[in-house]
Amino acid sequence: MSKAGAPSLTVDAAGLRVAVVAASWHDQVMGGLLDGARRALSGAGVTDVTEVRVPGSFELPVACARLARAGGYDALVALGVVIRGGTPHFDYVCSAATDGLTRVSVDTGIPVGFGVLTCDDEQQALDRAGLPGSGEDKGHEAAAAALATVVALRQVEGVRASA
Ligand code: DLZ
Repeated sequence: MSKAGAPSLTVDAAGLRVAVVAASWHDQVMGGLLDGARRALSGAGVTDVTEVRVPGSFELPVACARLARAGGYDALVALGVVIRGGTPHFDYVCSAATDGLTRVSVDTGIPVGFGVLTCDDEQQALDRAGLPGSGEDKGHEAAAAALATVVALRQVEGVRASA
């Protein structure tokens, strides 16, 4: 996907409680994604942040589902790095993560920022990791999207409640 057309998402999200769930594969790229998510959260005024590490991207949906159902979180941010290898494994892990995180979000009503990179090679991942020299900052984007969704829904729900 092209980054052309990406919105600039800046919201005041002070007071929100957020969990960041991160897989553990591809350490350098994941470090960049985590730093980007942290920057987005602190820039929006979020101070109540829980970070959870899981083994791989396949485990992101179950961890997010448990946290969402435990209650208390306004938004979740899921971070993973999946790099294509020589077998169809890549497709299964990407589908499981994507479908699973979509289900968690829709079924629980808690926005889940999707920060899972699905790349053909490591260079593509580095280009999106928010590291010095990267063109994109997908950890930041995922966290900002989750916060913006919470704030947008609260505005609509607040308007309806007072109508
Ligand atoms: C097994 C595997 C492979 C080959 N590659 C990745 C990857 O690039 N990124 C990632 O996040 N996880 C990978 N995994 C691990 C799976 O996500 C999962 O942790 C294992 O299959 C155990 O359930």
